Amino acid sequence: MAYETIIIETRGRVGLVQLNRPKALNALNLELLGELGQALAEGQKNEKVRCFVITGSEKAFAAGADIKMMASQSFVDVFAGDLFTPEEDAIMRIRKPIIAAVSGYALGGGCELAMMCDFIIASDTAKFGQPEVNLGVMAGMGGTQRLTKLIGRAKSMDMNLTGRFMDAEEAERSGLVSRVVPTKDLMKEALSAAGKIAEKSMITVMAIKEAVNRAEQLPLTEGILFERRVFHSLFATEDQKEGMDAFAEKREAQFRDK
Ligand code: DAK
Repeated sequence: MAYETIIIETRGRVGLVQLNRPKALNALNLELLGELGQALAEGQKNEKVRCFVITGSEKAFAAGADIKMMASQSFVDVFAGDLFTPEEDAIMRIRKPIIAAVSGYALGGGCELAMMCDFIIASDTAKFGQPEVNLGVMAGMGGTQRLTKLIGRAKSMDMNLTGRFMDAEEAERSGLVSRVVPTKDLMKEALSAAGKIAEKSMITVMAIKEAVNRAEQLPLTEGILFERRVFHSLFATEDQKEGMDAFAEKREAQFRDK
């Protein structure tokens, strides 16, 4: 299917999605988020795609939701139309891992989109921020919630209330991103991480994603129980036998997602 606002490509077993509204620094409008959700859903169904990487341009991952699209909308428009809810839900329904490869600006909805991914690899030029306060609004896709869980209350309040940008080094120190690399290495690093994930059993990988995401929702004892039960259930898979046999036989495991 042809897309207008994203470019999709399969690199080996990785689905690569590049946000592509360069003139607007990849500002997120309904079309872009709709296309992104659709591309991810197609990749979810495609057995050849085992992990996703979402990226933008060198200058901007995404500079936020499209301010020009939102400017004239009323409360009734955004509330009754439930702005961005179906689009966010579509991304959060994806069960295969998604890595955000962020260079340049990841602001507002752009920062929130990166946080919807399973982890973020940033270039040393990355800048994260929730500057909605400067527009007389506030974050609306996780900037007060996911960001607070990721970097804690003090830094989240600072970011959301002042609208300041956080550079890559501070973002890594704060737990927002998992790795920082030079810009020229960003895609190599992200694709290599995705390629490593793609070699694993997809059943195991999807179970791990579910379990880690439960950590944000459940009290510790419930989360630990969920983790233990899913761990137990993986012993019903052929891939558990293969993984452990391969270790004992000192060879690479050949997982079959069964
Ligand atoms: N929307 C629309 N256009 C944007 C944009 C944006 N967010 N960001 C940049 N652009 C456009 C600029 O208008 C400009 O277009 P032209 O004037 O050339 O036509 C072009 O991209 C290049 O931008 P600049 O000329 O400004 O480039 P600079 O290098 O000088 O500055 C910048 C880069 C990133 C610092 C600056 O562009 C900037 O401050 N951008 C806005 C950042 C921002 O405020 N982001 C937050 C947006 S509000 C919701 C959920 C979520 C949200 C809302 C609702 N619901 C669930 C209801 C999210 C809201 C937001 O994200």
